[in-house]
Formats: sequence, C-alpha cells, structure tokens
Amino acid sequence: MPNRNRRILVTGAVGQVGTELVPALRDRFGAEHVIAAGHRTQPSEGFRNAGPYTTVDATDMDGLKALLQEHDIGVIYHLATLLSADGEKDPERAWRVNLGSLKNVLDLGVELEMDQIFWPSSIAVFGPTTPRVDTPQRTILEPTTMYGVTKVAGENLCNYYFTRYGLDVRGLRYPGLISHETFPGGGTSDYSVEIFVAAIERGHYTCFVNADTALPLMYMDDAIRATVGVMAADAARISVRTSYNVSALSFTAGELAAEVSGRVDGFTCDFEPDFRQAIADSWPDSMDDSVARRDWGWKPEYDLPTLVDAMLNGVREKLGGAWPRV
Ligand code: VAH
Repeated sequence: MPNRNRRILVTGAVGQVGTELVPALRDRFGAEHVIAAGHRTQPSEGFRNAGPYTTVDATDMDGLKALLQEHDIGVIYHLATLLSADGEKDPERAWRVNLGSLKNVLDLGVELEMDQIFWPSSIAVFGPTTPRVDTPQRTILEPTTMYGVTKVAGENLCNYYFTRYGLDVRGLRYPGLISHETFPGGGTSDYSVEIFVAAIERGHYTCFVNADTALPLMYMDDAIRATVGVMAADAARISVRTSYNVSALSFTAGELAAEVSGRVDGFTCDFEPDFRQAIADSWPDSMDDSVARRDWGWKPEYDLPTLVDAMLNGVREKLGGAWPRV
C-alpha cells in the first residue's frame, strides 16, 4: 500500500501543466506535502511562495536522487519535457531531456521504491499512418517528430518498468492543452492559447496553422482532473500502462476563431501556416477515449463555448500581470 506520509514531487512544475497541477495537488494533499521543482523557467513570486519550491535537472541522476531522498518523496509527477516544435529545433536535446530524465525517474522509482509515478504522453505519439478520426487506444504509432518518438519510447519504457519491476507508472496522452495561467511555448498547439491573448491585447491574431486544421484539444481544468483521476484509481482497474487516450474536444482553428469573434467585438484572425503545420497535419483530428472512461471513469466537463468563456475571462484577469507579447 502507498505510504501516504511520503511527499509528492512535481518536476517541470513551472510549465503549462505543472503551474496548475501543483495547486490542485496541494489543495488535495496539503501545501507542504507537494514539492514543486522547476529548472530554467523562473516561477512567479506567488507560485514560489505558495509552497515548497526547488529546482532540479532531471537528467542529472545524482541530483535527482538526492532531491528524492532529502524530501522523502513517494510519488513523482514527471512533467519536465521539450515539446514538439522546440524538439524539432533540437532533436538531440529533446531525446536527451525527454528520455534521459524519464529513465532516471523510472530507475530511481525502482531503487527508492516509489509508490507511484505519473508521466504525460501526448497525441504526438500518433503519426500520418494512424487512423485520424476517433483514434483508438491501441493503434499504429509512427510519429514524425522527435517529441513523438520520445513519447512512444517513453510509453513503452513505462510499460516495461511496470511489467518487469511492478512500478506503478501511469500516463495520459494529453491532447493540445488550453490554459491561461502560463503562456506555453515550444508547442504546436500553442495557437489555441495565443489566439485568446492576441484577441484581448490587439483584436487580431495571425494563426500559424490553417483554418481547417482540427486537433484533439482540452481545457486545462479537464486535464488536471484527468491526471488526478487516473492516479487516484484503484490499481486493479488500470489496464493500460503505456498511456491512456483522454479526449475532450475536437475543433478546427477556424471554428475557434469564430467562437472568439462572437465574444470579442471586431476580432479578426488570418491564417499563415509555418513549419508547425506539418506537425499538426501528422496528428489525428479526434481520439477515442472509451478505455479511460471504462477503466477509471474519465469524463470531460468543458465544451467549446464554456472553454472560450473561461479562457477569455482568465486571460483578461491575467493580463494585469506580465504576459509576453505574442
Ligand atoms: C505540443 N502542446 O504542441 C504540446 C502537445 C498535443 C500537443 O503535446 O507539442
């Protein structure tokens, strides 16, 4: 049985998911129970002061081991990663960071007898040969980005450490995540966040994918609930140890622009694809997440209108702070 006295470590804690996962875990388990670990990105003062914060380079095995022992960690949410667009700019670094850090986490998970490990996969595991609509849980995984390659390799590494060592590793194939608490960078789905900031700041956005580009997308509140939900599930119900498909919405960049236009007077959007179009084109339009719904009761709560309302309200509130210019 998990030792509930041992603490939780979140790596990549200052990233798009970590910034919202850390508070959610602290609400559930107590602020002092959750150690937030960043690396290069500087946290806001509020984030740094909200509970235990440190930095770690998860590719450094000795440094990571020392951190796990110092704080008596029993559960790791290992979020540190290079995303798809940044990964294509430096594939070698993407492999080293994404896979090197995961291997360290898994090896230390066995050596220090971690109770649980969470690791995020992505729809980036899919490629041009994968069925594009209602992509099944088990299907062809031939990604055309290094980020996707690291996610396929990582999923199989997690499954191996469960099968070989009994390590309780769980993962989710996150869709493109849409949030307003951090400004994401280095991803292909970033247009789905940038559009809200640009609409409020300038009333115009130039989108870097075509209007008819459809992707599986999800509001961050749903992603956090899925993450907490899969980790809270009885281990006997977990039938997937690579990573679960979890889905919420599928819509095109043009549909998103139309929803924003209906709420922001005078907003206009044009579409000028860049190198990220080819990455988006390699990913599916929608995912089948029936296995996650069956195994541990996954169910999204946000539809497109409620997502857009939440994002516009959140970005308007956030713009009082220091948002970078898109
Ligand atoms: C990216 N936001 O764009 C990430 C995500 C599905 C996309 O993995 O790389």
